[in-house]
Amino acid sequence: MKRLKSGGGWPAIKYALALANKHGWRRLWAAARSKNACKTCALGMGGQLGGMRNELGRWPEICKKSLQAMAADMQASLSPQFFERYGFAELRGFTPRRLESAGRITQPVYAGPEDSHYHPITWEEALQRIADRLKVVSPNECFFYVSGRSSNEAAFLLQLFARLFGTNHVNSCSYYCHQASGVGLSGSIGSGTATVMLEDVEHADLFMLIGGNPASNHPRLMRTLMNIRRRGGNVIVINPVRETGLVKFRVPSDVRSLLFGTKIASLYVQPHIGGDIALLTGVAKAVLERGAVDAEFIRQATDGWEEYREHLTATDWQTIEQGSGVERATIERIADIYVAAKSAVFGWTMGITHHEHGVQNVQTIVNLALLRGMVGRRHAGLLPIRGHSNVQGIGSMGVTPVLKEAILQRLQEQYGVCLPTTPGLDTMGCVQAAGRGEMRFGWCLGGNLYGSNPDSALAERALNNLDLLVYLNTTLNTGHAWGRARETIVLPVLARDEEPQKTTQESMFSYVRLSDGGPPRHRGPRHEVSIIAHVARAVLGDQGPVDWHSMEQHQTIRHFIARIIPGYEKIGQIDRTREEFQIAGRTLHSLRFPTPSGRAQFKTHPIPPLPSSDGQLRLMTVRSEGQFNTVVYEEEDIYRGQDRRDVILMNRTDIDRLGLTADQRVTVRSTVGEMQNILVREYEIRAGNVLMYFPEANRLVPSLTDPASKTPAFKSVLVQVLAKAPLT
Ligand SMILES: Nc1nc2c(c(=O)[nH]1)N[C@H]1C(S)=C(S)[C@@H](COP(=O)(O)OP(=O)(O)OC[C@H]3O[C@@H](n4cnc5c(=O)[nH]c(N)nc54)[C@H](O)[C@@H]3O)O[C@H]1N2
Ligand SMILES: Nc1nc2c(c(=O)[nH]1)N[C@H]1C(S)=C(S)[C@@H](COP(=O)(O)OP(=O)(O)OC[C@H]3O[C@@H](n4cnc5c(=O)[nH]c(N)nc54)[C@H](O)[C@@H]3O)O[C@H]1N2
Ligand SMILES: [Mo]
Repeated sequence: MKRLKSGGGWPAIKYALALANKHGWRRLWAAARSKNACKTCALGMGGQLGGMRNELGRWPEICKKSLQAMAADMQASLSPQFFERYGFAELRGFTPRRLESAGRITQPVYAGPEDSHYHPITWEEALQRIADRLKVVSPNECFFYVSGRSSNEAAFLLQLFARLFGTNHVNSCSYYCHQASGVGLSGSIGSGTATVMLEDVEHADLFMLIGGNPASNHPRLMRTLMNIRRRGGNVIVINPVRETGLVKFRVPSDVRSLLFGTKIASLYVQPHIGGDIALLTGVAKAVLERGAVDAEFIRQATDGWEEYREHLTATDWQTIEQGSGVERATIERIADIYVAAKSAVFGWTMGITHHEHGVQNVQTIVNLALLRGMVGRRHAGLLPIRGHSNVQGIGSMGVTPVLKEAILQRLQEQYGVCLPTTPGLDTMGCVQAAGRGEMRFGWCLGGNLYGSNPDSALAERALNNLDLLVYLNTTLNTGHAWGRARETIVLPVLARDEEPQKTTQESMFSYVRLSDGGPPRHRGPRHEVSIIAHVARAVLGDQGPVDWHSMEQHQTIRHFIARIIPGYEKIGQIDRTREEFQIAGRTLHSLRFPTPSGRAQFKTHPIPPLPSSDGQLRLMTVRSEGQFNTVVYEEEDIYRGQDRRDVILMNRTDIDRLGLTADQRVTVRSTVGEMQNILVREYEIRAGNVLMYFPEANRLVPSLTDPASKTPAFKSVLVQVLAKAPLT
């Protein structure tokens, strides 16, 4: 398949037209224009400003992903015979794409220990079975996982139920995503979210994009990057892979860009996987050597400078070059551009967080920003580019094993209860505990815990160990086929734009949006809150501190959120005012930081050795252009020119060194698994490093996590690539 020369552009438009033809122009247009927050990434679009408007009100803002997600929810329902026809044996043979495109789930289904198929059950029976189980199991043997597409209201209610039920094993997909950003930022600047708003980014004259592929995953950010370039600013990309859309992008809604393409990266630097600390330490060293640090800012607003400065001075260039794989001259060029910039924004994604040193990666970025006083003022700052559309809101609502002190206290006061003090486990911690047989019950509000988990064999074993696993989903995924417990119940839910009541979501700029909901597309699915409230009432009764019946009203939940969640006070009036709002205390535009000392902290981290072992390659597991996480919409990855997903992308020199040829079938082996019949493909990836697609490649990813944030090292797996033995 031919690789495109630029991202975006006509293929994206063509795709949108094809979708419209398939699902009906009117329907797709109505969905796109509805006042609901976009379902895909957390860049923030839609809500009360109207569909296809970003947080600055700009129109038209739309991307292929957004349409894809809407169209997926418009699918017909699974055929009534689906589960009769396909048992687990068949479902396990289905690709992620086939499961997703089988249709919407519209009826609760159940499978017990002797069953070979799911079979439909009534809502009453499903909810009764769940409640009955929760009444006999010990709370500490139960966990609650939330993905990032559910509403604030559902997330708040589920965590409230879990705490009152008696467990702190409450967590979300953030632990597999940006947790290292939250932990890293909190340690450095006292707040775990972006320090900037969209408006700041639009005014920056340098955007440093580290370890992310927004051309695929946050396409609307490309317009902002284009604007920076058009104003004469710079975009520096740091990525082991040369991502087509980051070199050149055609913003579909901009005629000039659509016709001629826009150059995005002013400088494209390709370090080794895991080489970012070395590289950024080198940039900081060069800034110091140029005498270009902001001494006044450092004196006034930071701690830890002396130690950091000594570290920069003591670290030699050879260590930096070896640890990053980048020559000194290139590092000096980055420093020159940075020194010349007046307002720099640092944005990063999974290439930074998915490492055993994820928190250290993040804090090294913060150091570089602090060095020139680029935090705590307008038009400059730090931007973790978040994944799921409401993953940040899910965290704000308290879906975390350890509650923020303020939330804990307010919950206890509000309800006159003592909440459990037993330690709560993170996501990987829960899966590992289940693997050891220490968990009995799991509740997954959306997502695909099996598919998103490292070490698929462990994930399967762990989930198989549970007595009951409850899934609330819109469509089928690999988890339903592989991640089953002794008893499994799948409950169909309504998507955000089908909710009978309004819901709210929080963007990565900490902007809270109000979604109007809309008419249900299918009879059968229920809204998430009603399911949670129903089970909570059946388990805990109405005599307790919470009137679960009244909690079926989202407005009532919002009243409690306003009282309990710091910064969310305005949500209490949102039904009346319809006023969306910026969460107080998040955007940092002054030199006062919410740390104990009020100052930002330089955090000195040594350069980690590059993971390596004889003859092995470093593997990153990433997304293709045609998928959203474990949901695969298309087998091809048009930006990387791949027509299929069972491929390993390698540098030419590695292909030659291992005596392989393009399109040869190989076995890829790691310490936890192996994948056979993988096709070798040549690609512009830094030699020594290789790329495969998640979720399939999770068979190869060990469950090693960053000790500080518990985020798995999805981007740094040592593998062997073995030519298939010739048939004898
Ligand atoms: N279309 C689409 N959009 C999405 C998603 C999706 O699956 N599809 N998922 C959503 C979610 S939940 C998330 S978290 C985001 C993910 O958005 P991204 O983080 O952009 O997604 P990944 O595919 O994981 O790609 C990470 C990038 O990091 C680079 N990389 C890998 N290792 C390293 C490293 O060691 N150093 C550096 N500097 N770079 C490295 C890879 O080459 C790749 O370009 O996207 C969100 N948006
Ligand atoms: N190897 C490897 N593994 C990874 C990653 C990687 O880069 N490499 N990335 C990690 C990251 S960043 C993340 S965020 C996780 C993603 O992990 P998850 O969030 O757990 O997984 P998703 O694939 O996003 O979940 C998809 C499912 O969500 C359901 N769904 C969609 N909309 C709704 C809704 O409105 N309500 C409900 N209840 N369900 C809905 C659909 O049924 C769909 O099948 O994966 C992680 N795993
Ligand atoms: Mo994510």
